[in-house]
Amino acid sequence: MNAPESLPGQFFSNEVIENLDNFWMPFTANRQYKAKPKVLVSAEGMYYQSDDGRKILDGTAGLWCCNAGHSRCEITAAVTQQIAQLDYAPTFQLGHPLAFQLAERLSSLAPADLNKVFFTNSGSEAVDTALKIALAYHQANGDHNRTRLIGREKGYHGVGFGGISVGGISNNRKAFIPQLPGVDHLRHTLDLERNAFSRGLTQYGVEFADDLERLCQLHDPSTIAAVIVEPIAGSVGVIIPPQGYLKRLREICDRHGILLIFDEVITGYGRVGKAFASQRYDVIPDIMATAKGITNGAIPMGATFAKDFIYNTFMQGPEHTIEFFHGFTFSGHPVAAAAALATMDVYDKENLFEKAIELESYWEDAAHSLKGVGNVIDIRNYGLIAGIELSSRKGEPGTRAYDVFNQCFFEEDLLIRTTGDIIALSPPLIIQKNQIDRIFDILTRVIKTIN
Ligand code: PXG
Repeated sequence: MNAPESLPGQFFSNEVIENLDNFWMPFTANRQYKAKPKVLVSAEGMYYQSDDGRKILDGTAGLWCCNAGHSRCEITAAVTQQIAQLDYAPTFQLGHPLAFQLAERLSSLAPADLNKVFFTNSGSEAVDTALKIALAYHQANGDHNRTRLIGREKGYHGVGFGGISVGGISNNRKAFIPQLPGVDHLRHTLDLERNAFSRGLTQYGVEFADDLERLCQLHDPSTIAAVIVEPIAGSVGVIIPPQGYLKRLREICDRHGILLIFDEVITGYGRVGKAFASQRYDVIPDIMATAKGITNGAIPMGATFAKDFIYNTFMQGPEHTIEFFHGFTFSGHPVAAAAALATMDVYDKENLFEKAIELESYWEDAAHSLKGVGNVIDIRNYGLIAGIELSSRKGEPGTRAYDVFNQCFFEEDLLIRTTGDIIALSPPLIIQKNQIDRIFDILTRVIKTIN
């Protein structure tokens, strides 16, 4: 393996945190964190800098969002200029140029006729927007019985009530009752017995898609409005679809008049070697939720795409009536739109959407070099994503991977992400081969030492 390359020089100075008490941290064990905080103070390219001055290699693109690497000056410049020119403008019954320009730019990236773009501020809002578009579409179409939503076990669709209802992660659901009625879930597709250590798409499991037929029979397909899935499940610990699975879901939806929604919040904007995973898989949804990489993580934003026929169905009735009673104060925020347009320029100029395919086999070989190490029970990969599953300690699920995370952060200057006992990796798309080597070199060493 290569030695760590020289690290970038100029970072900004940091501020000391004097009081940790008042920030109620999201998806964090607050007391554990506050006893030994990990603090990031600046970032550039492939690296964060911690408050104790260490340069930390980013194996996760922040949280799957900084696809072009950190603190890109083109994005900073666009944001700075925009905030000085037009800090905020409503998009309810008003408009500003950048929101329209961005919608046009995004629709040209999206497959088929996913041409209509509804702006949100997060992935959760993009998902709830997608669900609402699906429900309202059927109502506008006079199909008043189509009110059911189908998600999938282990699915993550953000934290809104719509998203957790169709989501399938028990911890994200169980304290928040009631949720949306009329929701059911497909079986998940993780199958270690048949598919452990698969490279790329898994070989077995296309028949998991037939579970949708089971739900159609159970509920009557004419009551089902939409099915929502992540093309690749990220948050739950990287679940790669079986070959042919998404295509079969599409066929079953078509057979029964059900809308198919892809949640591309992590797979969108180049993570798997095309702008969107639907293009890599050649399976086109009717509605698509995106966020994260849309602004390279620099400014919060999400975007939900709908096919023309859906939008057109709403555009009936008197022209002075609002067609879709939905929207956010910050839908299409000018500063976020400026960030997104600059981000698309960077992706374009550097051909970043192709990078994940270029690097895929190198990344795959490096990830699978961990086979046989310590407690590794599965390795999964696709595009620039990898999931490394460790066996759990008896009665203490999640602690082994958490120890790996801590050791990587504090002793090896590497940022990884863990969920349960699964390590999820999703580096910025600008990663170099020697940095890939370094990630898996460190992980091999650390996993070997953690019992
Ligand atoms: N859908 C998917 C598929 C996601 O991965 C969301 C929706 C929600 O997006 P917002 O912007 O509302 O957070 C996500 C978010 C992780 C991790 O560790 C993943 C997410 C968020 C936080 C952590 O994998 N994904």
